[in-house]
Amino acid sequence: MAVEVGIIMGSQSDWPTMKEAALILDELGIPHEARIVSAHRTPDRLWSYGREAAGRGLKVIIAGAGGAAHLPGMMASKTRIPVIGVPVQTRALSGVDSLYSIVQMPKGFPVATMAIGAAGAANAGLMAAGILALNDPALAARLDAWRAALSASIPEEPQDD
Ligand code: RP5
Repeated sequence: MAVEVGIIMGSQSDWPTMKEAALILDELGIPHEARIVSAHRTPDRLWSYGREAAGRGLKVIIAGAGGAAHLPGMMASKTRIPVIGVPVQTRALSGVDSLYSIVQMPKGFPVATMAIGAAGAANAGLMAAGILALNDPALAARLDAWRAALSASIPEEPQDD
């Protein structure tokens, strides 16, 4: 099946976080790829990925980066494909630096910014699924079932340890 979602990240060190997005896409049967594409260290790779994304048939890009996290915004500048940004948690500033770098885009080039860290990456996978489900009834049914299962797993009463 053709790859529908591109997961890109600034560094190998982002993978433990970004893997959460990949796991969700796996669970929902959405074809995806993962690539290291750094705004600062591999700018030419960023440019060619963004230039080729639409032609390759990608429908959503999930971009995660930490610190001076310019990757999601630069990718949004390079392609009209929706970009979902994941601020990776950092040691120095706990990911607030990443969040601010990703969320404050100028008018015209939006990035749908998720929460900092693993929850944000997982939600990026779910957000991508929701977008794709708009035109894919079978995926919509799988996503509905996934959400119902999560709700059903939450107990009504708290338990002692
Ligand atoms: C960013 O710098 C990456 O997205 C990563 O979160 C951060 C640190 O990268 P490494 O020094 O661990 O490669 O570009």
